[in-house]
Amino acid sequence: MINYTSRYEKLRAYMKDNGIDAVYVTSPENFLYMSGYNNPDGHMLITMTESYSYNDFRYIEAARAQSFETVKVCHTPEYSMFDVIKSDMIGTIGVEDTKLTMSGYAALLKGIEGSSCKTVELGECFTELRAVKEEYEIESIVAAQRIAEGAFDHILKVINYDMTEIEVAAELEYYMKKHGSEKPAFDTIAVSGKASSLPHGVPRAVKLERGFLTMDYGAMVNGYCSDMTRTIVIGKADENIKKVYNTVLKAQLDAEAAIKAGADCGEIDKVARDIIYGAGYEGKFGHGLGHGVGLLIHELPNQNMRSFGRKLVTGNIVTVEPGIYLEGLYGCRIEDMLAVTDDGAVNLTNCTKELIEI
Ligand SMILES: [Mn+2]
Repeated sequence: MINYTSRYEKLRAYMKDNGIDAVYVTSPENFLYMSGYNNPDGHMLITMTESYSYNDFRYIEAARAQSFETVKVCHTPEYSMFDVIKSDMIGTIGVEDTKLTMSGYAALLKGIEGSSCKTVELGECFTELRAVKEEYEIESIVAAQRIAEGAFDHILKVINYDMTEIEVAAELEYYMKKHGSEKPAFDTIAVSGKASSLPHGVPRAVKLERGFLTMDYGAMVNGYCSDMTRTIVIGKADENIKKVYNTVLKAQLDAEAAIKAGADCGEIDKVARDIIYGAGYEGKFGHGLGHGVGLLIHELPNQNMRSFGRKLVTGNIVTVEPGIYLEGLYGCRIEDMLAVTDDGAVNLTNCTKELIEI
């Protein structure tokens, strides 16, 4: 069950602490988080006592059927949040400054014109709320991950030298959808040969090249993403390839062992980074070690060179995904997803990390 009571309590505690009378929700992920249903074009107004969602005709039926019972579902344009703002004499309204567009903000200012209502930035308010997962959220993410693991088993059965990178991506995505994934959690990455040195390369209509094949992809269940990366070898692995793979794997295993509530996000990144740099690949691991996962594929908390001082807490779900990228040669990344607990972490990724040669 979704614990929406807890979500509202936490949001209103933040509002109280920051002198915010109402929150204006515009992003699809926070709309879903606070309403219980999807409406990418909807918005919400949440006051200290009431919660309103505003929906046009396309979404109104779903809204009435699926929304949390305490949310008042309003049909636009018949009902407008500006009426509430004016009648309730809302003094301060919090906006999603990292999400609201310039034109959306202009429309908001126009709507509150003539009232004494002022806007204030919400900053990381919602992203911090969402960083700590409830049981239901963890279950949804695990369900998505199980589907993704099935897709990995599937691709190992059907992969062959005549396949293109796009076909590999298509096989992964088709399998996931056939097994209950709502949609890919993000654009599937399947890059081989020299293209595997591109951490976020785009699959090409070319046959798989010898060397590494990196597959980074995820499924979605109840709106929640999963995220995993496995790198296999097309053909035989030479000594250099084995060294790269085993260095990434050691960095990953040691970093995973460091994950627990209270651990410093920057220090966890450093565990993996020191191993990779120490093995002779200084500067070849140019991205952060990991990120949170939830309704969005990239959420808080991050674990990178800028996150010293930030501590993990129980309920965070984070990825651990070190990589080595050698421009002109190849690249390799291995990624698991872990749920942080009081005394360690549960690795949510049940998928072999042995070096696989095809
Ligand atoms: Mn990731």
